[in-house]
Amino acid sequence: MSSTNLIIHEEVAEALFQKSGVVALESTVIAHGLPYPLNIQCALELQDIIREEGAVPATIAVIDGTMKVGLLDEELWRLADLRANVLKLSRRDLAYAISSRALGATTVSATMIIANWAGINIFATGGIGGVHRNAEKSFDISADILELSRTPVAVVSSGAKSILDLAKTLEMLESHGVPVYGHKTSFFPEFYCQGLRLTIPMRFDSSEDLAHALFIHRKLGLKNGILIGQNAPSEHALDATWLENIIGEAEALAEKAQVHGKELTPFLLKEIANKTSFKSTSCNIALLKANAKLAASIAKACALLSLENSSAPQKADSTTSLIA
Ligand code: PSU
Ligand code: MN
Repeated sequence: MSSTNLIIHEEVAEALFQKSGVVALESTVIAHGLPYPLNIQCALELQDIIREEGAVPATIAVIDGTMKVGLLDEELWRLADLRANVLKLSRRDLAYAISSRALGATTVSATMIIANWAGINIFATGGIGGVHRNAEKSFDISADILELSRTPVAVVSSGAKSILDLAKTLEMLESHGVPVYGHKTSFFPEFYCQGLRLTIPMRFDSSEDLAHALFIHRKLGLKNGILIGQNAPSEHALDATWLENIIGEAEALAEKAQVHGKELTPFLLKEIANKTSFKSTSCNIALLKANAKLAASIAKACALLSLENSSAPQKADSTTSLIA
């Protein structure tokens, strides 16, 4: 095993040192969430959007057993290649991926862990994983929720994926003490659909106000994550009733094909894409872009407040050895 297992890209290390605003991005959405070649186009565009806002993007993945914070374009291309056997990594899979020198895409949970180690406070994704429908039978509850309960990173999202039981997802976030903040909404965003059903009591209308709340949360010493949600851009949002039928069909197919565990979410997303003539894919990409933009503006606002991450390295060092 090499002694360096976390490499922070120079541009990211410099921005962390200068405290000028860094946004983490995950890689499961590239490898398992979107079809090729839209996945690589989207991955590159998300990085550009963050740079246009004046922050620095840090896409996170495990590349041949090394955790990387900030990827080279060729590494993004490897993750986007559907023929490559890219593992889907959450907290439980990290040590395995490193020890077997695997190529792995990080989910929300693993991305939060690595972002926190690197000293990054803000992370943009599409929609977190949560409590699956029928969880009372399958016990399928995403590791994302538990990670939010223990890792101090703010996740900018469009809520949780529409394929889930969103009411139960919200209940679980509440039980685990995870603040759910709405950006320009008082409802829990429903990923592909505009959220209009489940109220969330904490609404903010600017990045500055959100940054201030993150700052206070940290000052209070609360060491858990925060979920920030905004609705998908309205011109791309799908009709909830129409989508509900499609999700039902996709669920039935998954059941019939005995798809479980970490395969389930990618399977459902693919089925929904096919059944909506890829309208769900366009919506997914649009919301990812909007979330990257919001995350960058929150990261900039946090930088002005000097929001620090106590686990951040004390100096700009682009390689870190967690295991000697
Ligand atoms: N957001 C998207 N598409 C995705 C994901 C998020 O727009 O594919 C990924 C994230 O990596 C998240 C994962 O952590 O889906 C959830 O997977 P599961 O339900 O198996 O925990
Ligand atoms: Mn699951």
